[in-house]
Amino acid sequence: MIESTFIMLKPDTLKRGLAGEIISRIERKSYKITNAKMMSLDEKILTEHYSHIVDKPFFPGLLDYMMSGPVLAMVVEGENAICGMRTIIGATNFEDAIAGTIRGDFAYCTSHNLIHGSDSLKSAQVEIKRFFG
Ligand code: IDP
Ligand code: MG
Repeated sequence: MIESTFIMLKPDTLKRGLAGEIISRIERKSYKITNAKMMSLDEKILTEHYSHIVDKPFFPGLLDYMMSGPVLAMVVEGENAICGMRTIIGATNFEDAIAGTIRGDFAYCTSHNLIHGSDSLKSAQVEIKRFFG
């Protein structure tokens, strides 16, 4: 099934100059970027986006990090793109992310793990609406 998923390149990706590398991996997988915009996120949208982890001890640090610079928000489309993007992104915890995945190749800590990808069809729909209206 052709799906659209919400992908976000986090501030460290842009600071480290890795946006091109990551976009290239998305394109090489034959997914299409159907929408994209640079955004500076505020506490309100981040608290919504990360509502499942607001009570975690690392949340204040995550907020600071996510507001430390712009992000590149994107809609990515392709066959099974929701699950497929999660596969090329790799595990959340940087120690668990295997080589060959984006996080496995580039992440050096769990909060600064370069990229967000929706984890289900419902999340993809909600997140695309949240960031693109
Ligand atoms: P995901 O991005 O792989 O879907 P989630 O569990 O939804 O992972 O967590 C959202 C984001 O919160 C992660 O991508 C990461 O930036 C941050 N995060 C998750 N767990 C930790 C942690 O244990 N320490 C620091 N940051 C974390
Ligand atoms: Mg998640």
